[in-house]
Amino acid sequence: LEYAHEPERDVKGLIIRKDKPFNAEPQVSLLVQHYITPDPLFFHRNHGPIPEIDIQTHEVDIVGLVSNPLHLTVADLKSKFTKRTVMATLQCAGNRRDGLNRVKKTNGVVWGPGAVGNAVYTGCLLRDVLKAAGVVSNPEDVAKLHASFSSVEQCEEDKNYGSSIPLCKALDEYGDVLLAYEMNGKPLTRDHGYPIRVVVPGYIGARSVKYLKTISIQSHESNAYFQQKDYKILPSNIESEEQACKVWCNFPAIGEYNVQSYVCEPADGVSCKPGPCNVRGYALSGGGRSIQRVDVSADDGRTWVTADLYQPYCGGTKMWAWCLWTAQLHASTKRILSRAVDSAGNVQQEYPIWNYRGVMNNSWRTIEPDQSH
Ligand code: MTE
Ligand code: MO
Repeated sequence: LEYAHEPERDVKGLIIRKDKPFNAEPQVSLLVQHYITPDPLFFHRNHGPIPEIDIQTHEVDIVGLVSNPLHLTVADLKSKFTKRTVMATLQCAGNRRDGLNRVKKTNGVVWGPGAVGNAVYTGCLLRDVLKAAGVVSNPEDVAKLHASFSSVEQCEEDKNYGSSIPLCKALDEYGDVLLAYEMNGKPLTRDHGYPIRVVVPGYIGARSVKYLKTISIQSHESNAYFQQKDYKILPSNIESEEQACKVWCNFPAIGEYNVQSYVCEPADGVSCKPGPCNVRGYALSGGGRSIQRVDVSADDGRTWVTADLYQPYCGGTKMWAWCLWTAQLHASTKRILSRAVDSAGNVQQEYPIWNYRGVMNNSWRTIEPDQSH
């Protein structure tokens, strides 16, 4: 693959996990200083070179099971559809893979807890575009179909990046799935999907396809590697590529992410002096579920302090944005733990559950203050 046309990048505050393709996450002590993640601190997740796309000529094709296929430029998307702004937290399913990797080697970019960020995305609603394309609307058909997205850039694993979501999520009146052309009030940068990307709030980042080229309404999920052979939670007894190949098709692709939180200050590898200690971190859950409570412990979970939450209501019926929290407790020399509870009562699990692809790690913090990465 050809990496001669990558954008210029300011990597201050970022930890580079892989150079080609470019994968980087912010130091989490910086990440939790802002409720809306500034661009320089927003994680980068790429599977191939960043494509160079001409916004004037690029068209998004809406094809498949629609009565009126469409070919729309970004200018069409801006002028023909109502502009919508949605705040949403994007989290990679591989966020915190390092915790699983310490149990046993996994397959994938070894992320710390920074493969997550909260942004304000602006664009048009995918459902408006699909309606204009004459998509079916009777519930029985909707329930069986998928909206499949593909991109233009060549990836390490497949000829293009691609992924899909159930059509019912795409059409959900309260689902807020966007075809976004702006992030944090500015045109998307090349790194984050210029000129147009999908944003699927409440779902793992992998479904929010950047450099969008085609939307196909179809009876099956996307055939792309990223839907079929990655971003699935395999049982712990599947330990190699050879074994995984035989069972991928038996397991569902991940959609919504699970309940999560992390202690960002004191950072991993930094210990608090025994005594009063200010702690802060983030918490989030998938599917629009808000955070109900975050518990924090300095004694391995024997006693817990309830954190103060910051999770402003931004309208709508769903909470797509994360929660930042603070707590004060009496630290010992042990690790400081957090445990979030979401609005459905889901709680983070105590121990990591290892899986071959190293996805969806939401265990309590496992790293001790004196261990660094
Ligand atoms: N879209 C394309 N075209 N190529 C990619 O590599 N990576 C996906 C998703 N969309 C990807 C993509 C994954 S796994 C994640 S987590 C998010 O984009 C990351 O978005 P970001 O780079 O804006 O943070
Ligand atoms: Mo991801």
